[in-house]
Amino acid sequence: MVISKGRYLLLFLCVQLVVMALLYREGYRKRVAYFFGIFYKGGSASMGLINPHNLSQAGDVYANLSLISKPSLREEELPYCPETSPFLGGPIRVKLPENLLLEEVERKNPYVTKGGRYKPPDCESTHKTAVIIPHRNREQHLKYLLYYLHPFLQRQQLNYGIYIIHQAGNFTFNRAKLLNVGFKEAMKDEDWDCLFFHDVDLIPEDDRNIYICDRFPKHASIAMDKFGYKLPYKSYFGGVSALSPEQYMKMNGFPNNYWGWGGEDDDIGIRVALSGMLISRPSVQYGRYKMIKHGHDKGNEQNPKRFNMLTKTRRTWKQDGMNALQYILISKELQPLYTNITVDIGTDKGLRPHT
Ligand code: BGN
Repeated sequence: MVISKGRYLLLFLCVQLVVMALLYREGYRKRVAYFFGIFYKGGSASMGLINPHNLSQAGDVYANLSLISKPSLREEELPYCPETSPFLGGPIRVKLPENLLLEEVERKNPYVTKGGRYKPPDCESTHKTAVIIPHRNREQHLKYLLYYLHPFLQRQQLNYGIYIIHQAGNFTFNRAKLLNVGFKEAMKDEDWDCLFFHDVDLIPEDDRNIYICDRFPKHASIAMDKFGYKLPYKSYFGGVSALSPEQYMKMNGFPNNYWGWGGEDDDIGIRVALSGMLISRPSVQYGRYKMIKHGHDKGNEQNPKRFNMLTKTRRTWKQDGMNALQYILISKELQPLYTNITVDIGTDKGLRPHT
């Protein structure tokens, strides 16, 4: 009796092994490796070995990153990254280093490849996020943001890319139109599953503010130092927000006609509601940002038309957005830390022929 029970058990185990072997051959390697990984807690950093809270450099955004290493596996053999990254450390101390050079940022981020792209070397990320940053004449801010954003995103084990959308010429700045350009150009490169629309002067202060998309459009910068780490008003949608391509297209993207400072973020917030979606937000403890102080930007004066325009969003959102976007792409360069997209978005009178 005992012997026959033992035989059944052996037979059962053999069948299990054969099934596993077949799954493995059928291209389920990653899933099988992940399955084993659950039982094997001792081996890889990506399976939850590191406790960042034990590190003496708590708050240093670069602490831990030197522990990430490339295993001798082929890319297809890498296990999926765990649900929660073991490299998260919580609050980040933001202090702007003096005389920072971009070369130093490059040196500190050895796994970032051309165009500002990154994939965790030790596991396959389950998230693909593009960060879109509108920009003009803010080189200093950009340097600081890159210094913090690269290690921040690596701690979250994301597959990511950073895009700078640079408005050519001197005509009034148009943040929302630049974001539309960024969306369109980034989606040509890759099937991103989430896009973060990010002001250049906002530095995240907690790495548990994960740069992935939610069920609804997400407003991430809900606790900025300049507003006393509180929302300035309930419907505020400015600073840093995140949408999946489906959410973005559902609201016809962002408006193209807000030239100058103010109102475009409120318009975007209204579009979210008009297209039948809600706003998702991280907790106030995680959605913290430091704003780099700066004076008034030339070429980004307050838009006096914004009050009037905001009363009409209900009528305009279906006509003005991704379906009406026109621009002239001047260049797309793969820099070591970001993809630089320079674009002529014209003026409030439309696109001029480019010379
Ligand atoms: C608001 C601006 C936003 C800006 C926030 C925070 C307007 C429209 C007024 C009806 N909105 O007042 O664009 O992000 O302040 O600075 O000006």
